Amino acid sequence: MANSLNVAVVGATGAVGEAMIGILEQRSFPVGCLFPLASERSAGSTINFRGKSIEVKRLDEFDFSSIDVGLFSAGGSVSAVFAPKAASSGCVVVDNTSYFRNDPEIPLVVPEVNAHAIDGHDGIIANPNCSTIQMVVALKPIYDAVGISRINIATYQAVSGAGKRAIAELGQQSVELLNGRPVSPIVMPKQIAFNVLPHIDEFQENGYTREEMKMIWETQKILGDDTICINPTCVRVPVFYGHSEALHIETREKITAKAVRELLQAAPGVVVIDKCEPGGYPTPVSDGADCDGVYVGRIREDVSCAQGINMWVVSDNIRKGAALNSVQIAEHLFKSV
Ligand code: NAP
Ligand code: 3JN
Repeated sequence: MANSLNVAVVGATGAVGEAMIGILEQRSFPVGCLFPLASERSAGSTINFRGKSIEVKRLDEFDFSSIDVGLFSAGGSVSAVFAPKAASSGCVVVDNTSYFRNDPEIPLVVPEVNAHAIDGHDGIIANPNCSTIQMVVALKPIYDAVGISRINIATYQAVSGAGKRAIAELGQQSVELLNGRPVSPIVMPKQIAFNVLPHIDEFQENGYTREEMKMIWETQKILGDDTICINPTCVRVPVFYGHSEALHIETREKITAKAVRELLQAAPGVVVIDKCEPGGYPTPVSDGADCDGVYVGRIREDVSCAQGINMWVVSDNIRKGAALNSVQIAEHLFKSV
């Protein structure tokens, strides 16, 4: 990889941006200078990187012309304005928002699945939604071996997917309720502590939510296959970090659970934890929070469908689902420089 790259992190004070900075350090990404950027609200605050304190600057006053790579996670409306500006200054943008994901000219990348798509970039590369990423990492080896015709998914998504204020809301509501005091939701649409909400992002005309439609659009684009039928229900659960997914797939050719287990044991980025005994499966607390893999368990043949396979998939939504995936894209971009 290159000796030294100047890196800007846009949204550096957020849940994803903070994780990006930590991961750049943990993976010894060859950062020359790091520029943490945010809005005027956090400008002047500091973040720590490699034992040094670095001041957060305002994005809207920043000049990207000396920046090699920009990791963006400050929301779609921010990326809409500033990602093209940064790219036109010569900075390669890895964008974590949904703003560019469906643009046919912009690669949408999960390195374990379609790293080859990075080569076609023209200054901006999109990072998929967290729920899509962990699903396609787990399904790609099966897709390559026997094909997949249909995917039914129920997600169990951690509050960290909705940002720092949502993390705080789950903590505060839990304390209030355990002390016998009432709560009123502010960030989440209903009480999230001790509850589950079948609603993430905006409702669409077809009755699905936008989070559910993202899983359909993005999976078809990443696999390059718009014949796959995908039917998600996305659910918010009172977990801080780590999304879980119950996947029910129909393959084009019959495959056994044993063969799926063997494929996944050899797959990049996947860790199989699959024993039919108490605790012999991944959970967000044990295998989601602060872990880098996509953890798969409960692999079994579907008793209701001849070519059906069921599995349970867990991953840290902020790391592999967002920040880590972006840094991996940046590593691919500069590996031969
Ligand atoms: P968060 O914790 O609420 O943090 C938001 C960050 O964006 C903060 O650093 C904030 O800076 C910054 N920001 C907001 N408005 C800005 C503006 N006008 N100019 C510059 N910076 C601005 O949210 P998060 O969880 O980190 O998520 C941020 C974004 O990342 C989301 O909106 C989403 O697009 C994307 N995301 C993607 C995934 C995924 O599935 N891949 C998952 C989660 C999030 P201040 O401190 O100055 O307010
Ligand atoms: O809710 C989750 O678990 C994931 C949320 C991701 C998210 C949150 C706000 C805006 C996104 C995203 O990455 O799809 C966006 C967005 O950019 O649309």
